[in-house]
Amino acid sequence: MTAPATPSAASRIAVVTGASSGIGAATARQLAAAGYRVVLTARRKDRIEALAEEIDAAGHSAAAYALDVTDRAAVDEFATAFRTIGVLVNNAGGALGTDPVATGDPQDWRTMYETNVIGTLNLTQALLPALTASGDGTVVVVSSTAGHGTYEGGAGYVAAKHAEHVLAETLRLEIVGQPVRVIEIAPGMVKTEEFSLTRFRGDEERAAKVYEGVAEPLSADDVADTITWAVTRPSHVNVDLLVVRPRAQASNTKVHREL
Ligand code: 8X3
Repeated sequence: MTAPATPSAASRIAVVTGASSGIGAATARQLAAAGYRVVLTARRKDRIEALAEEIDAAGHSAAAYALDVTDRAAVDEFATAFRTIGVLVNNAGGALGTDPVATGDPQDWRTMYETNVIGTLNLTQALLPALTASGDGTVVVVSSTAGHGTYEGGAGYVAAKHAEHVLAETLRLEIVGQPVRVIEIAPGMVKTEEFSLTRFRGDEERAAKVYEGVAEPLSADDVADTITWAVTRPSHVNVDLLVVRPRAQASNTKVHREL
Protein backbone atom coordinates (compact mmCIF):
# COMPACT_ATOMS: atom_id res chain seq x y z
CA MET A 1 0.00 0.00 0.00
CA THR A 2 1.22 3.50 -0.82
CA ALA A 3 2.15 5.49 2.27
CA PRO A 4 0.58 8.95 2.66
CA ALA A 5 2.86 11.68 1.31
CA THR A 6 4.00 14.39 3.70
CA PRO A 7 3.91 17.94 2.36
CA SER A 8 7.11 19.75 1.39
CA ALA A 9 7.87 23.13 3.00
CA ALA A 10 6.58 24.98 -0.08
CA SER A 11 3.36 22.99 -0.20
CA ARG A 12 2.61 22.85 3.51
CA ILE A 13 -0.25 25.35 3.62
CA ALA A 14 -3.77 24.06 3.03
CA VAL A 15 -6.62 26.57 2.65
CA VAL A 16 -10.07 25.22 3.46
CA THR A 17 -13.22 27.21 2.66
CA GLY A 18 -16.44 26.73 4.58
CA ALA A 19 -14.31 25.55 7.50
CA SER A 20 -16.72 26.71 10.21
CA SER A 21 -18.68 23.44 10.35
CA GLY A 22 -19.40 20.09 8.72
CA ILE A 23 -17.15 18.73 5.99
CA GLY A 24 -14.93 21.84 5.98
CA ALA A 25 -14.21 21.71 9.72
CA ALA A 26 -13.59 17.95 9.62
CA THR A 27 -11.27 18.35 6.63
CA ALA A 28 -9.31 21.08 8.39
CA ARG A 29 -8.80 18.82 11.43
CA GLN A 30 -7.70 15.86 9.31
CA LEU A 31 -5.36 17.82 7.01
CA ALA A 32 -3.77 19.41 10.09
CA ALA A 33 -3.21 15.95 11.55
CA ALA A 34 -1.65 14.93 8.21
CA GLY A 35 0.99 17.65 8.61
CA TYR A 36 -0.53 20.64 6.85
CA ARG A 37 -0.67 24.14 8.28
CA VAL A 38 -4.36 24.76 7.72
CA VAL A 39 -5.88 28.15 6.98
CA LEU A 40 -9.54 28.10 7.92
CA THR A 41 -11.85 30.42 6.06
CA ALA A 42 -15.57 31.04 6.50
CA ARG A 43 -17.81 34.00 7.17
CA ARG A 44 -18.26 33.14 10.86
CA LYS A 45 -15.06 34.34 12.46
CA ASP A 46 -15.84 33.11 15.99
CA ARG A 47 -16.27 29.53 14.80
CA ILE A 48 -13.09 29.32 12.76
CA GLU A 49 -11.08 31.02 15.49
CA ALA A 50 -12.32 28.44 18.00
CA LEU A 51 -11.46 25.61 15.60
CA ALA A 52 -7.99 27.06 14.93
CA GLU A 53 -7.38 27.14 18.69
CA GLU A 54 -8.56 23.54 19.00
CA ILE A 55 -6.23 22.41 16.21
CA ASP A 56 -3.28 24.31 17.71
CA ALA A 57 -4.02 22.84 21.14
CA ALA A 58 -3.88 19.36 19.59
CA GLY A 59 -0.27 20.10 18.61
CA HIS A 60 -0.99 20.96 14.97
CA SER A 61 -0.99 24.29 13.17
CA ALA A 62 -3.95 26.44 12.11
CA ALA A 63 -4.91 30.03 11.37
CA ALA A 64 -8.35 31.58 10.87
CA TYR A 65 -9.29 34.18 8.25
CA ALA A 66 -12.87 35.46 7.98
CA LEU A 67 -13.84 35.42 4.31
CA ASP A 68 -16.93 35.47 2.12
CA VAL A 69 -15.97 33.45 -0.96
CA THR A 70 -18.37 35.45 -3.14
CA ASP A 71 -16.55 38.72 -2.36
CA ARG A 72 -13.85 38.82 -5.05
CA ALA A 73 -12.04 41.87 -3.67
CA ALA A 74 -11.79 40.19 -0.25
CA VAL A 75 -10.61 36.94 -1.83
CA ASP A 76 -7.91 38.77 -3.80
CA GLU A 77 -6.79 40.54 -0.64
CA PHE A 78 -6.66 37.18 1.20
CA ALA A 79 -4.55 35.66 -1.59
CA THR A 80 -1.85 38.33 -1.25
CA ALA A 81 -0.85 36.68 2.04
CA PHE A 82 0.52 33.62 0.23
CA ARG A 83 3.55 33.14 -1.97
CA THR A 84 3.13 29.36 -2.10
CA ILE A 85 0.39 27.04 -0.93
CA GLY A 86 -0.02 23.30 -1.35
CA VAL A 87 -3.74 22.69 -1.13
CA LEU A 88 -6.96 24.57 -1.72
CA VAL A 89 -10.13 22.79 -0.61
CA ASN A 90 -13.15 24.47 -2.19
CA ASN A 91 -15.81 23.30 0.21
CA ALA A 92 -17.95 26.39 0.87
CA GLY A 93 -21.43 26.21 -0.61
CA GLY A 94 -24.76 24.60 0.03
CA ALA A 95 -28.35 24.15 -1.05
CA LEU A 96 -31.39 26.38 -0.71
CA GLY A 97 -34.85 24.90 -1.06
CA THR A 98 -36.29 21.92 -2.89
CA ASP A 99 -38.73 23.76 -5.12
CA PRO A 100 -39.57 22.37 -8.54
CA VAL A 101 -38.35 24.20 -11.62
CA ALA A 102 -41.87 25.57 -12.19
CA THR A 103 -41.90 27.56 -8.95
CA GLY A 104 -38.28 27.84 -7.77
CA ASP A 105 -37.13 31.28 -6.66
CA PRO A 106 -34.57 32.70 -9.12
CA GLN A 107 -32.88 34.41 -6.19
CA ASP A 108 -32.21 31.02 -4.57
CA TRP A 109 -30.69 29.80 -7.83
CA ARG A 110 -28.49 32.90 -7.99
CA THR A 111 -27.35 32.48 -4.39
CA MET A 112 -26.49 28.83 -4.95
CA TYR A 113 -24.59 29.65 -8.13
CA GLU A 114 -22.70 32.44 -6.39
CA THR A 115 -21.66 30.47 -3.31
CA ASN A 116 -20.94 27.11 -4.92
CA VAL A 117 -19.62 28.06 -8.35
CA ILE A 118 -18.38 31.65 -8.26
CA GLY A 119 -16.96 31.07 -4.78
CA THR A 120 -14.93 28.14 -6.11
CA LEU A 121 -13.93 30.16 -9.18
CA ASN A 122 -12.82 33.11 -7.04
CA LEU A 123 -10.61 31.11 -4.71
CA THR A 124 -9.18 28.95 -7.48
CA GLN A 125 -8.28 31.91 -9.68
CA ALA A 126 -6.81 33.90 -6.79
CA LEU A 127 -4.69 31.05 -5.41
CA LEU A 128 -3.65 29.26 -8.61
CA PRO A 129 -0.39 31.24 -8.89
CA ALA A 130 0.59 30.27 -5.31
CA LEU A 131 -0.45 26.65 -5.90
CA THR A 132 1.69 26.54 -9.05
CA ALA A 133 4.61 28.27 -7.33
CA SER A 134 4.69 25.53 -4.68
CA GLY A 135 5.72 23.06 -7.37
CA ASP A 136 3.22 20.61 -5.90
CA GLY A 137 -0.28 22.09 -5.68
CA THR A 138 -3.69 20.46 -5.29
CA VAL A 139 -7.08 22.02 -5.94
CA VAL A 140 -9.92 20.06 -4.36
CA VAL A 141 -13.48 20.75 -5.45
CA VAL A 142 -16.06 19.34 -3.06
CA SER A 143 -18.97 18.93 -5.42
CA SER A 144 -21.73 16.41 -4.78
CA THR A 145 -23.51 13.48 -6.33
CA ALA A 146 -25.88 16.30 -7.31
CA GLY A 147 -23.13 17.27 -9.75
CA HIS A 148 -23.58 13.99 -11.57
CA GLY A 149 -27.31 13.36 -11.76
CA THR A 150 -30.51 15.21 -11.05
CA TYR A 151 -33.53 14.65 -8.84
CA GLU A 152 -36.93 16.28 -8.53
CA GLY A 153 -36.86 19.48 -6.51
CA GLY A 154 -33.09 19.72 -6.78
CA ALA A 155 -32.58 21.62 -10.03
CA GLY A 156 -31.11 24.84 -8.63
CA TYR A 157 -28.57 22.99 -6.50
CA VAL A 158 -27.99 20.30 -9.13
CA ALA A 159 -27.28 22.96 -11.76
CA ALA A 160 -24.73 24.65 -9.49
CA LYS A 161 -23.05 21.36 -8.61
CA HIS A 162 -22.89 20.34 -12.28
CA ALA A 163 -21.17 23.67 -12.92
CA GLU A 164 -18.62 22.93 -10.20
CA HIS A 165 -17.95 19.56 -11.80
CA VAL A 166 -17.41 21.28 -15.16
CA LEU A 167 -15.08 23.81 -13.56
CA ALA A 168 -12.94 21.01 -12.09
CA GLU A 169 -12.88 18.96 -15.27
CA THR A 170 -12.08 21.94 -17.50
CA LEU A 171 -9.36 23.28 -15.20
CA ARG A 172 -7.69 19.85 -15.22
CA LEU A 173 -7.55 19.97 -19.00
CA GLU A 174 -6.28 23.54 -19.10
CA ILE A 175 -3.42 23.21 -16.63
CA VAL A 176 -2.12 19.77 -17.54
CA GLY A 177 1.67 19.93 -17.54
CA GLN A 178 1.73 22.32 -14.60
CA PRO A 179 2.46 20.99 -11.10
CA VAL A 180 -1.14 21.23 -9.88
CA ARG A 181 -3.67 18.42 -9.48
CA VAL A 182 -7.41 18.94 -9.67
CA ILE A 183 -9.40 16.54 -7.51
CA GLU A 184 -13.18 16.40 -7.34
CA ILE A 185 -14.83 14.72 -4.37
CA ALA A 186 -18.56 14.10 -4.90
CA PRO A 187 -20.33 13.07 -1.69
CA GLY A 188 -23.87 11.71 -1.58
CA MET A 189 -25.96 11.75 1.59
CA VAL A 190 -23.92 13.28 4.40
CA LYS A 191 -25.51 14.09 7.74
CA THR A 192 -24.02 17.30 9.06
CA GLU A 193 -25.34 19.82 11.56
CA GLU A 194 -26.20 22.43 8.94
CA PHE A 195 -26.56 21.26 5.31
CA SER A 196 -30.18 20.15 5.46
CA LEU A 197 -31.17 22.78 8.01
CA THR A 198 -29.92 25.53 5.70
CA ARG A 199 -31.67 23.96 2.72
CA PHE A 200 -34.98 23.98 4.63
CA ARG A 201 -34.34 27.43 6.10
CA GLY A 202 -34.22 26.30 9.70
CA ASP A 203 -37.19 23.89 9.58
CA GLU A 204 -35.80 21.13 11.82
CA GLU A 205 -38.56 18.65 11.08
CA ARG A 206 -38.11 18.80 7.30
CA ALA A 207 -34.34 18.79 7.69
CA ALA A 208 -34.44 15.64 9.82
CA LYS A 209 -36.75 13.85 7.35
CA VAL A 210 -33.96 13.72 4.77
CA TYR A 211 -32.12 11.17 6.95
CA GLU A 212 -35.19 9.42 8.37
CA GLY A 213 -34.71 5.66 8.64
CA VAL A 214 -31.27 5.77 7.00
CA ALA A 215 -29.12 3.60 9.22
CA GLU A 216 -25.83 5.32 8.59
CA PRO A 217 -25.62 8.39 6.39
CA LEU A 218 -22.05 9.53 5.78
CA SER A 219 -20.56 11.80 8.42
CA ALA A 220 -18.43 14.89 7.80
CA ASP A 221 -15.47 12.82 8.99
CA ASP A 222 -16.14 10.14 6.37
CA VAL A 223 -15.92 12.74 3.61
CA ALA A 224 -12.91 14.49 5.17
CA ASP A 225 -11.23 11.09 5.21
CA THR A 226 -11.68 10.69 1.43
CA ILE A 227 -10.45 14.25 0.83
CA THR A 228 -7.38 13.70 3.01
CA TRP A 229 -6.69 10.35 1.37
CA ALA A 230 -6.83 11.88 -2.13
CA VAL A 231 -4.67 14.86 -1.13
CA THR A 232 -2.00 12.71 0.52
CA ARG A 233 -1.46 10.43 -2.49
CA PRO A 234 1.97 10.93 -4.07
CA SER A 235 2.05 14.05 -6.28
CA HIS A 236 1.91 12.16 -9.57
CA VAL A 237 -1.36 10.43 -8.56
CA ASN A 238 -4.42 12.53 -9.49
CA VAL A 239 -7.71 11.23 -8.14
CA ASP A 240 -9.85 12.95 -10.79
CA LEU A 241 -13.21 12.16 -9.26
CA LEU A 242 -14.22 10.27 -6.18
CA VAL A 243 -17.93 9.57 -5.63
CA VAL A 244 -18.74 8.55 -2.08
CA ARG A 245 -22.14 7.56 -0.73
CA PRO A 246 -23.45 5.70 2.29
CA ARG A 247 -24.08 2.01 1.68
CA ALA A 248 -27.81 2.68 2.11
CA GLN A 249 -27.87 5.05 -0.87
CA ALA A 250 -27.64 3.48 -4.31
CA SER A 251 -28.42 6.65 -6.28
CA ASN A 252 -29.66 10.18 -5.70
CA THR A 253 -33.21 8.83 -5.61
CA LYS A 254 -32.74 5.28 -4.32
CA VAL A 255 -32.23 5.26 -0.56
CA HIS A 256 -32.89 2.34 1.78
CA ARG A 257 -34.88 3.46 4.82
CA GLU A 258 -35.80 1.29 7.79
CA LEU A 259 -39.06 2.87 8.88
C1 8X3 B 1 -25.74 16.77 -1.07
C2 8X3 B 1 -26.36 15.58 -1.71
O1 8X3 B 1 -28.57 14.47 -2.31
O2 8X3 B 1 -28.72 16.53 -1.05
O3 8X3 B 1 -24.79 17.39 -1.84
O4 8X3 B 1 -28.09 16.59 -3.37
S1 8X3 B 1 -28.00 15.85 -2.12
